[in-house]
Amino acid sequence: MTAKKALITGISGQDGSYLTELLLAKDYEVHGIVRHTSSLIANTSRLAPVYQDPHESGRRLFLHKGDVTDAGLLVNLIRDIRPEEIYNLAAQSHVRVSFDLPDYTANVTALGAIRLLEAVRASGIDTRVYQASTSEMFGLTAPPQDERAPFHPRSPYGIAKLFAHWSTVNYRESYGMFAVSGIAFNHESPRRGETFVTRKITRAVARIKAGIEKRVYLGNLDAVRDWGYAPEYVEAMWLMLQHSEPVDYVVATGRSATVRDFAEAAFAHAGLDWRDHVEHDDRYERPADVPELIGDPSKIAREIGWKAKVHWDELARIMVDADRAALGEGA
Ligand code: NAP
Ligand code: G4F
Repeated sequence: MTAKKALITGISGQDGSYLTELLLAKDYEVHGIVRHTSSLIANTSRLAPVYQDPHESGRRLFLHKGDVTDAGLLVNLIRDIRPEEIYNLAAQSHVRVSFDLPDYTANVTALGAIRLLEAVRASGIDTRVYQASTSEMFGLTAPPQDERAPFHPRSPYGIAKLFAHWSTVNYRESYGMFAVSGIAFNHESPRRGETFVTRKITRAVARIKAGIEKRVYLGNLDAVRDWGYAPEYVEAMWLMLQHSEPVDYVVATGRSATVRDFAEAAFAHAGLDWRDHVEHDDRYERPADVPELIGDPSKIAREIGWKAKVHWDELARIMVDADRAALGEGA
């Protein structure tokens, strides 16, 4: 039997790296798009555990230089690889950054998705597409947010993702494509980018405990988020593409905490009091923030059996332990 092929945009990101591991463990041949950078390997560090040298025989992981701002590249790659599954994870994914780079964010995060959908159509192959949508699309809508909750995005990122979401729905309805949108709430891990708030906190805890730093500067501590564990969320993506019907789902834990709660738990896990080390800095406030995201994941649990196991407090401990271990500290 020939291996199933998957193409992942955003393979070098947090989710892309976990999804690659999941698909390789399921015997897929995995293809990923990586951006050109001026240094050779900088953006593939998260793939280190599964990286295979191009000279190895029988390898199943293939990295292709590319960018979702290049339509022709997408058509050519999809036509050459002929993947059965495509996961569109590429995005300028930082909400604060999207206020500074709205045009760029729209180009990558919104137009990138429609370029990919058009490339699938142009290549004429039968493939299933997963679009990485986000709870940021709910924005100001009060929780709990489920698949029927109205959208009210609060940032250029949220707006760009909403365009990508509706494009996915539209290509499904217009062309009968198996294209689905996973509306994922925040998910984190030791591989989370260092400027997202959870990782910023757990990395600071490790560095403060090790005596490298004394404090960390944060913005809005009152924001409520539904934080889950990224390796579990990539399983939801895969399950959605194995389903008999193309259906959009909210992917969330259903539990929540404030940024303050997360900081308190993370510092406490290292035997520290957060109040001694956290200070406020206006520069981390946003022109408009999303006050409260708490997902209702009952539909995905009922229909495809996915349920989060790790919740925010355990997640804080996992991330603190990993950041301390990276410094050669902790148990
Ligand atoms: P991430 O760590 O920021 O990864 C984003 C990926 O997109 C990286 O591989 C990045 O490449 C790539 N990328 C950026 N611009 C690109 C471009 N122009 N062309 C090709 N690739 C490009 O994000 P993540 O946390 O893994 O999230 C994965 C996806 O899910 C994103 O679309 C994100 O918006 C969405 N999402 C995430 C969450 C969450 O809580 N993590 C929740 C809901 C939705 P480089 O490595 O070169 O930068
Ligand atoms: O960690 P954050 O930057 O994540 P945010 O904005 O919720 O977005 C993440 O989750 C979305 C899903 O809901 C994804 F779609 C998106 O791609 C990304 O992965 O900020 C979380 C909260 C915000 O309310 C922010 O204002 O933490 C608050 N915060 C307080 N101090 C901070 C800081 N955020 C950051 N990044 N840095 C701070 O110093």
